[in-house]
Amino acid sequence: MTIHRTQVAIVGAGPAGLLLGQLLHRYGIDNLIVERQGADYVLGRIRAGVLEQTTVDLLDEAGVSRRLHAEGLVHDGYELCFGGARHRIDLAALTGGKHVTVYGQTEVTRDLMEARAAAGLPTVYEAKNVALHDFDGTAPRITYERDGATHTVEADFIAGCDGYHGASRASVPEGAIRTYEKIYPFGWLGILADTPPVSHELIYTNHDRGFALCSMRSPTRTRYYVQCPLDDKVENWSDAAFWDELRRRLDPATAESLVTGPSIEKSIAPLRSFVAEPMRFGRLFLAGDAAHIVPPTGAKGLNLAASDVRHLAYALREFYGERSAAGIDRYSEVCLRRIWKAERFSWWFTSLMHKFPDDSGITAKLQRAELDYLVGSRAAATTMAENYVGLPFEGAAAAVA
Ligand code: RFL
Ligand code: PHB
Repeated sequence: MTIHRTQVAIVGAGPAGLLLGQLLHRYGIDNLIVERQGADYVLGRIRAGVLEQTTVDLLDEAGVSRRLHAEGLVHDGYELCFGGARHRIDLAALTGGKHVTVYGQTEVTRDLMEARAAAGLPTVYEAKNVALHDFDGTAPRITYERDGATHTVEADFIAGCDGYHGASRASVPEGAIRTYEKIYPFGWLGILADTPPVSHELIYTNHDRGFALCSMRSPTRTRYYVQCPLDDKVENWSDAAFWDELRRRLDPATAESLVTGPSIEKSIAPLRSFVAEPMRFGRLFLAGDAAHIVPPTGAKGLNLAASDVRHLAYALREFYGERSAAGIDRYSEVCLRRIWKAERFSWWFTSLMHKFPDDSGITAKLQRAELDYLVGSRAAATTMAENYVGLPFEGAAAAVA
């Protein structure tokens, strides 16, 4: 039994928890992270790939962006593929020069872990049975088990950054929280391969056989996804079957130039829209996937986690620096406004691009009309582009050109 005292106890060492810890450290605020898994397991999860400029800016501020700027790929546009042809969405031209950066979540996580280790900040990995206590008072605690003993962390605040299945949201009394959820009737089967990208930009495809996405991690590493049934299993998909299915969904020229190779990772992810309200319960704050999930089509999940963390880190800096609770009092409301906009965009883009199993035919026709409209109307394309690059933070609304 040990007792550790810190200012902010962070649950979860995913991108949200690690980034929060790094920012707080830079503001002189003491923190400790408790993570259920081992560091290698966390790094083995292949997830997001697209960073908004505001996320890159925050990683700059956290002092962890040297490799991101050296290796990240700046993308000024992406393509929509439907009816056998590709159409470019010129993000830069439609948003007054904005772009996104392709840099894997795994790499962001690795950079944050290295910075945390270099600064000598404490992270407890493989912490079992993490539990949160007394966050409705002024002396919250977390407890966990490790090496056969129970340990306690006493803190001023708890940041619940432990993802959708974590302990933080689950420890909030039922009557204090409201959740909104939509589960889509399909999943994404993704593979990672050391092959050159089929195109230098991402390709989002709407096809009669289902959605497909061509993405990448570097000039030599690719990430591809195909829509699959919700109950499908990775074991059902050999590499050859995956490449064949992907090829069928692409336009002929892209299919022709696709370079295939052995997969180095293959997984299926369900698609879900989910929001928990509010995001603050006394001295507990939820951030990232612990509070909300978006289907990955809009590439918003990691970016939303970063924007929550930005608000929370600034609010805690204000609390410790100026003895003002104004930021923490507004945290939930300010985050949720941006979250719901990203939820809307992700739901819209998902609905536009996927084959719906119960469609009598009308959904596909409506999708096609909307896709035609999108690539034919600058107004429609602008709406899509400004959401994709990331909406501005509150107070900067005028920045949207
Ligand atoms: P994470 O990454 O889930 O990390 C939570 C951490 O908490 C730990 N944990 C616990 N620790 C202690 N006690 C407990 N009881 C715990 N329970 C859990 C977990 O082990 C884990 O280490 O949440 P975080 O930090 O909020 O980060 C969110 C992002 O991971 C997520 O939103 C994105 O990956 C979503 N996402 C994408 N986001 C983007 O912005 N752009 C993209 O291109 C993008 N593509 C994607 C995605 C997610 C995907 N999947 C698999 C859901 C593509 C896919 C396929
Ligand atoms: C990815 O590269 O993993 C990725 C890219 C764009 C998305 C989702 C995932 O919309």
